[in-house]
This record gives sequence, structure tokens and C-alpha cells, in this order.
Amino acid sequence: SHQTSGEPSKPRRVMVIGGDGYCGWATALHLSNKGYEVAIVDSLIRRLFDHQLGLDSLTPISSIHNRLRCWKSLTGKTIELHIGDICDFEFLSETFKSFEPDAVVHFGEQRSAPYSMIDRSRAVFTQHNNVIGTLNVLFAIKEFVEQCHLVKLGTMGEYGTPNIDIEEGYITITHNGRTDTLPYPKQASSFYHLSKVHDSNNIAFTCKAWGIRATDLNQGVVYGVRTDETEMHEELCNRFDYDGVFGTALNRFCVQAAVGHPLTVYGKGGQVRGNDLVPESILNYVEFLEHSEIGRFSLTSLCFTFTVDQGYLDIRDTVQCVELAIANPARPGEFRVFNQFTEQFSVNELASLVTKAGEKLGLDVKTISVPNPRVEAEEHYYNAKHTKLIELGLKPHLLSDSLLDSLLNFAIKFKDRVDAKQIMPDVSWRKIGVKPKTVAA
Ligand code: NAD
Ligand code: USQ
Repeated sequence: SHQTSGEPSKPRRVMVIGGDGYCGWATALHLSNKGYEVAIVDSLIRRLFDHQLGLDSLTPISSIHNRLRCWKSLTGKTIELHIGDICDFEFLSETFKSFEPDAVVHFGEQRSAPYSMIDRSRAVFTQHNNVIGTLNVLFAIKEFVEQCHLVKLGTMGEYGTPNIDIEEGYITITHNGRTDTLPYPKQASSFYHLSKVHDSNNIAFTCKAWGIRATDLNQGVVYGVRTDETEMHEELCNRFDYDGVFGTALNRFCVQAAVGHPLTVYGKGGQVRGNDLVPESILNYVEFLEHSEIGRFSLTSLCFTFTVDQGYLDIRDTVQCVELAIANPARPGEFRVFNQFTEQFSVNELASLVTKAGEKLGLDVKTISVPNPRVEAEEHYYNAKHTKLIELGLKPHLLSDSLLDSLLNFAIKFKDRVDAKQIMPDVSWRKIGVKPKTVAA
């Protein structure tokens, strides 16, 4: 058995911070369905970002109140709701005192790398929101529910892309004849990813200093939208981001394929080779798209000389991994780190998978190389370990033709809701400045 010895009782009450978001909503329903008592804590700030930036989910999403009413009427199960900002310690204290969680799953952060790179104020907001929010959660656990297990969403991006294998949290190093097991070096590449590094350090320290029990789930990029529970009713439908700020790679590619927008592989410019029309720059290209009947022109096949490998997982595995972490808690004082992804892909591989799946559905899918708005290695060694969740019993949903097929069909179903202007990336890592920026402008 993987159950840690010395457990007082099976964890039953789970607080899901960020439970109105993409991963959090799916997880809250999943845990409720599995018989856990669930309370969602969320400030709803993610919905506000959409309003402020003029973005919207591909899927229509109900208000959190309607979502929970629907869940109750379908299943008879109640999910508690606490609306507030976890940076407000008084609010957070009240939720801890009234709910008394056995486990806290913490998804409640600003999670977009591009958002954190828009301007100074978004960079500061991201680090303040994430680092102070997590610190408050740590203090609340210490003060009110000492035995509570913190399951914190971290990110694979904390490690960066070192030229050696990535271990799960720790690496054993021999230096000048002495050996120690040390935290794996962190080389994050956005103010967002860095906020996760700062969180990890604070959590590790409080595990040592106060005996907090914590699991850092260094999650890869999530794709997909349906989970068993969100599928039960359209009012339970999850959000699906495809825009250049919040959309993640594979989800974006499926929407792009569905609306006939070329897949946006970020990389060095100059690889676009067309026969009819070769856009000079991406801006010309966007203008060109606006004035052309998409799909009529032909871009010949493009070749790319780089790969950007990363870890990916299906959202159905996000909920499964979190459930496994909760059911098998860390010991008091233990700072446990799991790498939470199931497969590694380069962006080019994802693009070619979507192209093939699209062709089967009769879509004419093209790919363009967009000058990389980020500062990241475009060709690198990547081999990250991810065995600990498998050892706990994770049965991965690997990326399959049928999943891609259903994701594409899903995108096609909602394609009239797509705002093509939101697709191209508009946030540059190099051009970040102190001046507040309106992304839509
Ligand atoms: P999301 O933006 O959809 O959801 C985050 C939720 O947290 C939102 O509902 C937001 O309103 C809430 N929130 C943010 N700050 C808050 C605060 N101060 N107080 C209360 N609520 C707050 O993001 P997501 O995609 O569901 O990601 C959830 C977590 O998983 C994040 O920590 C993210 O870093 C991590 N993660 C996500 C992915 C991915 O591909 N989506 C991959 C790896 C890790
Ligand atoms: N990319 C493209 N084209 C696109 C979008 C992305 O080539 O249209 C590339 C990016 O340059 C990057 C990779 O795809 O190399 C992944 O980008 P992404 O936007 O899908 O994911 P990322 O910014 O890394 O962030 C997402 C989540 C974040 C989470 C992270 C996990 O938004 O919350 O922490 O995935 S990880 O990447 O493992 O750190």
C-alpha cells in the first residue's frame, strides 16, 4: 500500500482554491463525485482578466453559482463556495476555520506566462498574487489545520531546459568528494514561471520549519476539455482558452485548425516558404489573412529546424493525479515533488499531429512559423522523469487519434465563437516595459 503510515484518518474534506478555473473546476467536480466534501475558494479574477483583455473562452461557461446549482440538482451533492481573494488573510482565515480542510489543492494563481510579461504592473501582480497567496495558505494551515496536506500546483517550467535529465524535485550531486541530495536547480523563463519557483522555496522552507506536509505537482501543459463530470450537463462545461495570452499550445492548435487559421508554431522567422504569397512579417500575414478567404490560398509545406520539447497531459489526468496525491498524503514535514505530465512533445510534433487529425476530418491545416515572442531555447535536450505518480497508480490517457479527433470536433462545434483577432501572440518577452499596456490596442 502507498498509504503513508501514521495517518490520523482518510482525508475527506478538500478545499479547492482556484476551483472556478480550468483545472480547478474539473478537479472540484471529480473530487465531489468521488465522495469528498469539497469547498471551492476563488476570487473569480480569471473571469475579470478576460473582460479586461477582451478575451473569452471558446466554450460558453456558466457563472460559478449556476455551475454549482446544476451540480447539486444532477447529483444531490453540495459544493461549498467561498468567493474571495486568498491574498486577503482575514477572508482566508474564515474559510479555513469554517471548512476545516484535510487537504487543500491550490490552483488559485495567475497562470499565464504571457500575461506576466505584458508590462511591469502585470509582472508585479503575478508575483504578488501567487507568492503572497501561497504564503497565506501556508500560514492558514499552520494556524488553523496543522495536519492539513497542501497539494500545490507547480509547473515543469520551474526547471527550465537544462542539458541533463530533469529529476522529480531533487538531484543527488557529488561535489569535491562529498555527496548530497539537493533541490533540483530552477531556471524559469517568465515572471509567471518564476513565481512558482518562489512558491516552491517558501513551501519547502515551511515544511522544514513548521512541519507542514506538502506536495508540489510540477504539472506540464494541460490539453483537452472534457472530463466525466463536466460532460454531464452543458452548464458544467469547462472553459477552453485559445487566445494568445491564456491559450496553451495543443488547445490553441485545435481551435486554429477548426477555423482555418494556420497553426502558430513559435520559432525563428524566415522559415515560411509559400509559392503564391510569402508574407514579409507576421503582421503583414495577419493583414493578409484578414483580406483573404482563408483556405483558398496555399502555403506549401514548411520546414522547421528547431524543437521545443515539453511535457503534456490530458485534463482527465490532472484530476486523477490530484486525487492520487490527496489519497496518499505527504508526511508531516515532507516536501514531496511530483512531475505531473504523461508525454513529451515538441511543438512541431503537436502541429503535425493536429494536421493529420484535421485532414481526416476534411480540414486543410497549414502551419506557419511565428517569430518567437518568448525568450526560450528552441532546440534543446529534454528528458524529464515522471514516475512517482505512475507508482501511485496513475493510468495515463495518452494523446491518441480519438482524443485529437474529439478535441477538433469540439472546436468545430464552437467555431462561430472564435475571435480570430485573439489568436496571434501579442506579448513580447523582450519588449516588456514599465508602461501599462492594453493588449487589445
Ligand atoms: P485558471 O486561470 O483557469 O484558474 C485559476 C483560478 O484561480 C481562477 O479561477 C482564478 O480566478 C483563481 N485565482 C487566481 N488568483 C486568485 C486569488 N488570489 N484568490 C482566489 N482565487 C484566485 O488556471 P488553470 O489553467 O486552471 O491553472 C490552475 C493551476 O494549475 C495554476 O496554478 C497553474 O499554474 C497550474 N498549471 C496549469 C497548467 C495549464 O496548462 N493550464 C499547466 C501546469 C500548471
Ligand atoms: N507555443 C507555440 N505556439 C503557440 C503557443 C505556444 O509554439 O501558439 C509554444 C511556446 O513557445 C512554448 C510551448 O509552446 O514553448 C508551451 O507554451 P504554452 O503557452 O502552451 O504553455 P506555457 O506558457 O508553458 O504555460 C502553460 C500554462 C502554465 C503552466 C505551463 C506548464 O499556461 O500555467 O505552468 O503550461 S509548463 O509549460 O510545463 O511549465
